[in-house]
Amino acid sequence: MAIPPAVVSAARQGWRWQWLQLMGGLGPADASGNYTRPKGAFPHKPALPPSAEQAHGHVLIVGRSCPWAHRAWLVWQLRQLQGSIDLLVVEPDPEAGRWRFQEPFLGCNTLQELYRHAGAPADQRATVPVLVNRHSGAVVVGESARLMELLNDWPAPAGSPNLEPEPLRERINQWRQQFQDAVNDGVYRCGFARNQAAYDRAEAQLFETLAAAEASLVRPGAGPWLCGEALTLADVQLFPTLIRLELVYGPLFGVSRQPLWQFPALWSWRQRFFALPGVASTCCDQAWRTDYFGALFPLHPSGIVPAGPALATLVQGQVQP
Ligand SMILES: N[C@@H](CCC(=O)N[C@@H](CS)C(=O)NCC(=O)O)C(=O)O
Repeated sequence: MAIPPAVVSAARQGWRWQWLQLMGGLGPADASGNYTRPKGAFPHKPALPPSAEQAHGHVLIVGRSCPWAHRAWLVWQLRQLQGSIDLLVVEPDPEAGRWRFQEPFLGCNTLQELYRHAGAPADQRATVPVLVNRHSGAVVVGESARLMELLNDWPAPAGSPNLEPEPLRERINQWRQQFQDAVNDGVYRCGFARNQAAYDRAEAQLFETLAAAEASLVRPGAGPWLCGEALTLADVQLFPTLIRLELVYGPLFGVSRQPLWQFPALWSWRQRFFALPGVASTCCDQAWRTDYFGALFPLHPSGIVPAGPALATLVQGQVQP
């Protein structure tokens, strides 16, 4: 039996109202419906530990699906900081909407407890990544952009790359800022937009920025990395978002206007980055899909995890020098 139009209309209005309430749980929006990322705790870049010994005894806490954590994890991996900083992976708890430790850590079962013990206000979201001092329990820094810079300065074994060399610093920071706003945050502003206009703004800015990165890589004499011959923090800033593009952001956040294969230079750049030592082990495609499709209820109420391309098909092939 057909549902009477008045019932459909009332159900739609009620459903939309509930959707807006639930979206508020994912994050706030401004008056125009643009998603605005809440400010995190422990946002400042601290000084380096005063001695190499004091650099030991730290723990980098990450979640596999989180792109912000992925950036810090990559710097840790590329600079081989395993000797002084342990990596600890937390698990999502979608029912409670928080991260939990696989085993109690410093007496805490959840990241939220650790944040409270470290002095964060009770209403503060507990986000990954965080760098923690194992001895004092203090959170050293909880903002991924500053954490990447700190880990790049951290005492590292001989031969570890400097991902922010002084002569390239300005260029690196320009790219990083642009990616952070338009791409890293941009995909979330697409997915969490509260109306069509907000989505359109974020989506246009995202693809303009990818086009700019593509153009810069194909300039004569450019590449193989975004700032030239050296791999830098600009590359690290972009990779975690682009490696999730077809697997998560395209289908879930609606950023599918141009699949990455339509940006051939960025496609090769992504293959090249994935082939760097240690990078593949940070790419957990099954966890990404399960966590995003399973946890973001207002965007995907069924919780069904759809099939997607195998990660290998996105990164395999001859790596262009
Ligand atoms: N500003 C933070 C954002 C990190 C962030 O949003 N992390 C998410 C996972 S992708 C999180 O831990 N969310 C938990 C929550 O909001 O309760 C950073 O860049 O470090």
